[in-house]
Amino acid sequence: MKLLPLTPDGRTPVRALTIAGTDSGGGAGIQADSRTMALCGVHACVAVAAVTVQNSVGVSAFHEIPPEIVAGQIRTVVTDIGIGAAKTGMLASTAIITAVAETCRDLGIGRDGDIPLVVDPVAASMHGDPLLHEEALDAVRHTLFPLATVVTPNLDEVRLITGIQVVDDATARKAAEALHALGPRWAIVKGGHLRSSQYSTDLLYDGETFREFTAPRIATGNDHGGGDTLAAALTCALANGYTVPDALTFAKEWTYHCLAASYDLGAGHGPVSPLWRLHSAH
Ligand code: PXL
Repeated sequence: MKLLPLTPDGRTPVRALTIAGTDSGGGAGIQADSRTMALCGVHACVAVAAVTVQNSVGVSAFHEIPPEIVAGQIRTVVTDIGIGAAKTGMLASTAIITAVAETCRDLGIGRDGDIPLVVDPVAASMHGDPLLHEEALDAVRHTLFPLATVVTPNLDEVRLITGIQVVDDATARKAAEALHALGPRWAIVKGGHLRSSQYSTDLLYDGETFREFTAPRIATGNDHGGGDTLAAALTCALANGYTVPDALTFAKEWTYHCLAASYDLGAGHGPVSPLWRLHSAH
């Protein structure tokens, strides 16, 4: 596949920021984002919003970082290191979402600023363990989404946010319209969890045109961190100046390779892996 360019000046890589939760099992969240960014050739800055107690079987608890500390991490990175794009993942609460949104707006991160913002509205782990308080869904809809350059919900998150159960092309289009109406510049409805086809098709909508992005489906139970990986790769491509459709083409192909390289870990679900990039370099 065509990879992202490395170090525009031959020394310092493009930077991106992930604002998300940690996964002690190393499969998803900030660990997946940082790994993806590194292997895409991008320097990962991190603003930790929550710490999960997690292994391959599930999430047994999480601790929320005080909102002003989350906001402080974002501000201190952006004003010194500078970033080409940012991504949000697990934000846990209304208070954290509010602090993140205010800080991003202030720093020119988001659909109306200079720095693109990918919003992955993480609500639950693949085991169904909650990662977002239910009361925070309104803040996702009305505070976070209006700020986003692009949103990347999976089908469970689409249902929680819009009330629409996606079962086919027609309901996917309805859901994309409902997501876009909340204010992001672009909405993606990820079809990876629609297991009725041998392809995984994501639908991208900008308020006018529907575009489909398709990859062969890889049948594996080891898909922990798959959504994070797609959104992080998308963020890396945007940080390199790609348009959203071109960034999604890149992210979809990247994630396909990571799914193909996924591995067993612990007694539960293993992670998707960007380490294929190292194998192919040998
Ligand atoms: O894959 C979504 C996700 C994001 N962030 C954290 C997670 C998970 C899934 O378990 O734990 C911290």
